[in-house]
Amino acid sequence: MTTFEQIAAQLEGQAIEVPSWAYGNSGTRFKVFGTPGTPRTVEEKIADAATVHRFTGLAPTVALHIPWDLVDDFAALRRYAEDLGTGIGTINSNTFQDDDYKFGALTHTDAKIRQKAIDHHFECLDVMAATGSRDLKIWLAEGTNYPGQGDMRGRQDRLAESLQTIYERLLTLGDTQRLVLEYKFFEPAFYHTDVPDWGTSYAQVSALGERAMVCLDTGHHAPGTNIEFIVAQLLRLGRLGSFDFNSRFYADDDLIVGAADPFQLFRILFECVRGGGFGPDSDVAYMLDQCHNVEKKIPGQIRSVLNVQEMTARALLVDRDALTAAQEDGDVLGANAVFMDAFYTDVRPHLAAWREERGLPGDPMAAYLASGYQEQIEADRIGGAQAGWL
Ligand code: PSV
Ligand code: MN
Ligand code: MN
Repeated sequence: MTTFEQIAAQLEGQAIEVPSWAYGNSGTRFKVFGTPGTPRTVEEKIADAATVHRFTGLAPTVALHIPWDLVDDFAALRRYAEDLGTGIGTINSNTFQDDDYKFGALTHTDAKIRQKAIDHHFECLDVMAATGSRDLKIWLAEGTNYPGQGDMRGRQDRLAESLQTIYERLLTLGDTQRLVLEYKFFEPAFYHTDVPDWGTSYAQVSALGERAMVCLDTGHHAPGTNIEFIVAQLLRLGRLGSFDFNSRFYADDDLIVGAADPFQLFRILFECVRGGGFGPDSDVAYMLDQCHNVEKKIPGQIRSVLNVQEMTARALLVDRDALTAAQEDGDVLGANAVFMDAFYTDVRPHLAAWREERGLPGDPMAAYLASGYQEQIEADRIGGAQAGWL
């Protein structure tokens, strides 16, 4: 049995990027509820993200979404973030809120509209140059609602061409920038989606080059999908660029990661540990993509990063030698028992002590709630903005 002491050092430096939009008001198509203390500006979202990091030590960067987080001076925004102890991470493009994109953006049949969408990505690359971001993340809302509505094959070809143009420009930024292409099996299109699954994303990014990767959003799969298998496969192929972590009961629910199915999160993180997708030598970006519709947002984010840390610790606890021996012996139940022993280990007291040794609060949630930050923002910020408010 592996002990916490044996794995403690591997938790050092774990980083989980938080999304700026998690701090804004969000909801469903039925209602967006306001939450007292919601940020009114990008700067206030960054301040909240920095607060999550201050209490947990786990979230050193915040992802931005363009144009939701558009400002005049991104170099100044970067300095502002750094002064608060955080950094600007992934830049997300947005081609899903413009009338011109009703029938497609990067896949549109009209070259002028495709160019407009490509130019938007160029703008995101300019932002990355100013913020020092590594990753451009692309999620496309493109697809069709009715059989025959569009030429699915032609759309793939136009997508490939548009992505190539964006990728070539990205390569001029420097040696480290990457393009990550996110997939989602449905919504907002209901019949076909242009990037519905990891295979399509993989096919598209492989055609681009080595610095194009797949982004796996845990909420973007059909119920019952074995997501950890996809993780294993993408790591094997060297194309797992990033995660958008969240949890779901039904569709793309964007709930707190590890809330709906902690065991699934454990299984995913085990494949990361197993496949080189975790630790200082890994390039896989761990991000959250969540909304907090009814709960307070900063505590929601604190809970989320702690859930990832907790399941990471449990995944590291799997006795890999014992597991391999049982697997090779054909010891079905023995292998399963090794796996489950780690999953059922309560690491919370160990993690509390581990945090305290590093000058962090043993219980970040309690420390945040006692800090007065929440009361302060609720008093100061009246009329906070909606996530994705343009
Ligand atoms: C789409 O459902 C998604 O998961 C993409 O990552 C977007 O950028 C994000 O949600 C925010 O709408
Ligand atoms: Mn996502
Ligand atoms: Mn999503």
